[in-house]
Amino acid sequence: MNTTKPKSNQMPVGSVQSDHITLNLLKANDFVAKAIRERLPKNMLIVNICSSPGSGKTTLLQETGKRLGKELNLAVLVGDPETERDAVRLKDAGLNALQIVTGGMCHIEAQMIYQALDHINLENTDILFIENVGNLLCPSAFDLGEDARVTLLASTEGDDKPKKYPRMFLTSELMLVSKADLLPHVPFSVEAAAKDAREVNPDLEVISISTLNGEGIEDWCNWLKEELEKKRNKTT
Ligand SMILES: Nc1nc2c(ncn2[C@@H]2O[C@H](COP(=O)(O)OP(=O)(O)O)[C@@H](O)[C@H]2O)c(=O)[nH]1
Ligand SMILES: [Mg+2]
Repeated sequence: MNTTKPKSNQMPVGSVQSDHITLNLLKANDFVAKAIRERLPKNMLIVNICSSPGSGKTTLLQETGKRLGKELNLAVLVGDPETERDAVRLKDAGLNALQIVTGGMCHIEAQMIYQALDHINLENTDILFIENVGNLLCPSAFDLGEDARVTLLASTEGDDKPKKYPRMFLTSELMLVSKADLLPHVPFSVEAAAKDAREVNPDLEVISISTLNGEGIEDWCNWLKEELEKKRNKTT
């Protein structure tokens, strides 16, 4: 977990840093992200879940609710350009969820999270998930006050994506190769995707998962519990 530098200031390995004019525009967002960290209880883990549309973010959170819902209080702020469909799915799965409708915007900004906090009861929440808008580009630049960022890459998306969308993988702590049940049917190499992603971010952890056959879901749940424990040990 890299807490030393704002995520908006990190550049992919091999990228050209010509100037910082564009990146500096994100300073206001970083300021609100800091306010979110100060506002939320120190014993709550905040996880920002990113991916392309349809990689399985909501399905994974539904499954996570089923697996961990009895031992941990889980909440989700879920962003989509339109509709409340994901929040309905998550609530039906027993999760405390609130939809952020971005009105067509392609990412969640820290100020949206800050405002949404007035409308969700997070008392006794152990883990707050933020399901970002489906997009491997702009969500990477916006710190949402999270402790950890997790990016899903579905086996159907192609194993070449980490090098094409490097900032998303650079700024993530964990890459989940989702829809692993489809690996026998698609030309996708987990090793190649992991190798490319780790060339961008050597610290990136990788887990293959499937919500259909359960592969890797226990490892994912254990990863969450370890991150929660790490945060609580750090802050007590
Ligand atoms: N084969 C397979 N399909 C999945 C898996 N997880 C989700 N899906 C399907 O992928 C589609 C998109 O899932 P969703 O959770 O809505 O993705 P999101 O847009 O990232 O939130 C749905 O039709 C899911 O049923 C999986 O592990 N394996
Ligand atoms: Mg979704």
